[in-house]
Amino acid sequence: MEIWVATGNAGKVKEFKELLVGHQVFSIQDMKSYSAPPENGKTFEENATIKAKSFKAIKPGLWVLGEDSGIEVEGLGNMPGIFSARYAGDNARDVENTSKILKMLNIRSPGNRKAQFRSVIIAFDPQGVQYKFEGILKGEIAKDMRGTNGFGYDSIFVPEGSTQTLAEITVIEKNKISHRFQAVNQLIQKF
Ligand code: ITT
Repeated sequence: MEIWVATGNAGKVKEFKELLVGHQVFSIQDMKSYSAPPENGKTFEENATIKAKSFKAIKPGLWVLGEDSGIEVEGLGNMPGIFSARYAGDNARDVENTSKILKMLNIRSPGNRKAQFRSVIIAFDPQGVQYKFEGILKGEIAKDMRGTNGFGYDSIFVPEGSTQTLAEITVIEKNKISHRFQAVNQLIQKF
C-alpha cells in the first residue's frame, strides 16, 4: 500500500520505512514542490494534524500521516516538548539541541534526569476518516552524548531497563520499543 508521511526529517523517514516495511512509504523528499505549513499548534496533536491535513489536500484517496514528536524532560518542566526540533533556536542542529538539554539539566535538575519521548500521529485513511495514535517511551537523560546511530536526541536518551542510549543501538532495536513504533503499531491495526 502507498503511504504518504508529511515529514521532512530524514531520521523519521528512515524509521517509518522500517516500521511500515512491506508498504511503499513516501515523504516530502518525494514531492516535486511542497511548502510546509507553519507548525503553530499548541500541542503535538495540533501540529500533527496541520502536517497530515497538508498532505491530505495533495494526496486525496491515499493513506496520509502527520507525526509530531519530541522529548519531555521532567526536571525542565517537560520542555522542550513540542519545541524539540528548535530548542536551541530555529534551524538548530541536533548536537546543539542535545547540548542545551545537558547544560540546562546540569543547572536546573542534575538529580532528576527522568524524560520521555512522545509521538503523536494523525492519519487520514483513503476515505478521509481521521485517526489519532500516540506512543510514549520512558527513560532518562544520560550524563553525556553516546553513540552515533539515530537522530535528534537519541544520543542522550537511555530507555528504561537499558544502559545504552538509543544512538548506541541499531534502528532495528530502537524500532522494537520506540514511541514511534508504538504509535505505528496502532495505525497498522487499521489497515
Ligand atoms: P517534521 O515536522 O518535518 O516531521 P521535525 O524534525 O520538525 O520534522 P517535529 O516537529 O515532530 O519534527 O520535531 C521532532 C523533534 O523531536 C525532532 O527534530 C527531534 O529533535 C526530536 N525527536 C523526535 N523523535 C525522536 C527520536 O525518535 N529520537 C530522537 N529525537 C527525536
